[in-house]
Amino acid sequence: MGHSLKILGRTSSINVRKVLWTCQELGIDYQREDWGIGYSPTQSPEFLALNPNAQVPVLIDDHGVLWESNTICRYLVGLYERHDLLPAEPAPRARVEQWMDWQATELNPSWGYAFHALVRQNPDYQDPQRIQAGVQAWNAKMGLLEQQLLKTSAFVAGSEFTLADILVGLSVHRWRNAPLDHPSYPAVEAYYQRLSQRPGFQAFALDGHN
Ligand SMILES: N[C@@H](CCC(=O)N[C@@H](CS)C(=O)NCC(=O)O)C(=O)O
Repeated sequence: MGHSLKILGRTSSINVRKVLWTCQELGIDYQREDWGIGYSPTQSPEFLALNPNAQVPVLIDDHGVLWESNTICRYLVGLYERHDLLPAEPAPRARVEQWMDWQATELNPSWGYAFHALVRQNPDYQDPQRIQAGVQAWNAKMGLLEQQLLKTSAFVAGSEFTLADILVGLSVHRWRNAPLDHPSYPAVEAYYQRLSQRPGFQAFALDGHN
């Protein structure tokens, strides 16, 4: 399918890397421009006209402009009809989307404070009690993931790799590399090793980003 694709966003952003890994799984070409912290500012009128949230990633293609990383990933796998990554049937699709939404609305907020404190070392996030509570909340969510992976013994939504593994896999990478006390989660560790075999994970997680 001839389709021109432009992705706006710095590769240090986990939400940009979701989209880049998805493109890699789809085997599609794209152009990327560096926008966001350290690069072209997302607060500029030019960028705000594309995404009023002033956030990366943004996708521009023949159909228009899209923002929200999970939506972009869903859109791309739909466009290329990759039902192995996101099934068309409602029930199996919902199992994948459940973990995608969990990543965005439950797991992602859990790490906010601790990540800014411990990894980004942001001086505005240095309250020890809040750091401790943040680490606890983050580890608790990862414990929930451990329980799921003990059931599937493979990937987050079942026995096969899906779009949810891109989002959750990058999140596991972030957690595993954060300087905090990690409870022993053998199923999460085995999952991490499983994902490490994939070229997309090697390119967009194991390249030094967190
Ligand atoms: N819900 C949004 C969140 C996007 C987001 O938080 N983007 C961050 C980077 S991970 C951002 O744009 N930060 C500001 C910047 O880099 O200028 C999505 O999933 O696309």
